[in-house]
This record gives sequence, C-alpha cells and structure tokens, in this order.
Amino acid sequence: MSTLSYTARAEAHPSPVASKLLKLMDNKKTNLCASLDVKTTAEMLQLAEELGPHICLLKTHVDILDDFSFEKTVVPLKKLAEKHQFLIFEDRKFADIGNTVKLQYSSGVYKIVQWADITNAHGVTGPGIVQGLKQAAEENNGEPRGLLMLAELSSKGSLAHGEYTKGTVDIAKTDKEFVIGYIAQNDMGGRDEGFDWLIMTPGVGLDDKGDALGQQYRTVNDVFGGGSDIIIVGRGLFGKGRDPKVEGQRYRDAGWNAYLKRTGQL
Ligand code: S5P
Repeated sequence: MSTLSYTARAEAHPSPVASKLLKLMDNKKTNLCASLDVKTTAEMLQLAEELGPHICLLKTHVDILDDFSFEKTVVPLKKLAEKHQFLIFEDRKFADIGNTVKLQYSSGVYKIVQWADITNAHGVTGPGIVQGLKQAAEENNGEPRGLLMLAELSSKGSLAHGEYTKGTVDIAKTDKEFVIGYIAQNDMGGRDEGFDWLIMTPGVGLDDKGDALGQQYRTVNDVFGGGSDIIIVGRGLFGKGRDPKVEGQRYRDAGWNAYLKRTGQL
C-alpha cells in the first residue's frame, strides 16, 4: 500500500483525474466518498449539499433515480461539485464488449461520459472494455476521465477473487493513464511496475455488520489497514434516520486519521 501523502502522489500521477482528486483530498482533508443510492433527484441534491463539505467524491447510481434529467439532475449536481469541490463517480459497472460499453458510456438517457469524472467496469469481458470506454472518453469534450476496475467486491459469495482478481489487474495494466485504480477490499500492488492505483473501498460501516441482501461491512481502520485510499460509504451516512452532517464528519475524521497514521503524519 502507498505510504506517500496524497499530494506527493498527485504530483507524480499520470492521470489528470487522479491527480486532481488526490490534490483536493489533501486540500479538504478528506478521503470520504459518499454513495447516494436514492430514488429522487431532490434527495440526492439535498444529501450532496449536506455532505459536500466532508467528501472528496460523490458516487451515483443514476439509473436508480425515478426523475433523472440532464437539466434537473446533472446540471445542479455539477454546480454542487464546483461549490463544495468534489468529483463525481457514476458507479455504472460496465460489463460488455468494447463497442457496446463505448455506446453505453456516451449515449442513451444518461450520457455518463459527459458529466462523470470517474466510472467503473468489470474485467469479465477482457481488455476491450478499457479500450471501448477510453475511446468514448477521448471523443468527449476534452475533460479528463478516469476508470476504476472492479477487482474485488464486498458482497457475500462474490466470485471476484483469486485468478479473477489477478486477471482484472492484468487488464488494468493495459492502460496507465485512463485506468486510475480499483474498487477493491485490498491493495493491488503495482508500485514496482510504476503504477500508482487508487484503491476505493465500499462495504464500509461503523455501526452495522451487513444487510439482509449480502452486503458486508468492514470498519474504516480495517480497510485502511488493507490498503484502501478512499472509503465509500452509503447507508452508514444517511440510512436508518442517520444525520448525514453528523455521520459525514464522523466517517471523514475516521478516514483522515487512518490516512495520517499510515503516512506517518500522526
Ligand atoms: O463491492 C462493491 C462494489 C460497490 S461499487 N460493493 C458495493 O457495495 N458497491 C457499491 O457501494 C454499491 O453498489 C452501493 O452503491 C455502495 C455501498 O452502499 P452501502 O449503503 O452499503 O454503504
């Protein structure tokens, strides 16, 4: 796992998106990504406003929204991202051949490539998925984009381990600039080969152990101990009547302390 500061990593990183994210993490003192799985734009924007000061990244699943529109969802969300200085990650989990994911990323109702700084993909279909998504990113408006590969999952019984995870890492190695890291539970190495992947970890909860549908939660210290750089927290922040402002501060502090300890700054 990396023991360098986020700023030191930002300065050397080949990806402009990763670099921007790492820099703003150190500036804002947060490695918290809020995961907003909600059904209406109003709820999403409200949470984004409340959590905005505490987060470096906001993760969406726009296909959950009943009322998605570019004008009413994306435009105000981008404004909040500017106001609070966070990036946007659409958790699309692409998983098809290169030509299809290129179209799914750029077209349709959501046009994800136009507004999401970061998205993610499964390795199951092979390296063409990276090439297809990268082409869509390059043909967009010139704003930098980054891709995370899903190397490991938090859910019970996941098939993403062992050889599958290794194969996904091999796919990630095919593109040093566009692939910025992983959704994973552990460090994926690569530093000896010149990669500085960001490890973003979901399945993080300080109060619950899991849910009734296979989700499994680990603590912030656990995931940082395993090599995580960014913690992804959803219901821990706003589920079960929790106050997102209180929990935002709490997870942010926990994540930041774990980072300071690891980098020898505490
Ligand atoms: O392995 C994974 C990968 C992802 S991206 N496990 C996950 O839970 N996720 C996503 O993280 C999931 O789709 C959801 O949006 C979020 C976790 O939400 P929470 O409410 O359980 O914290």
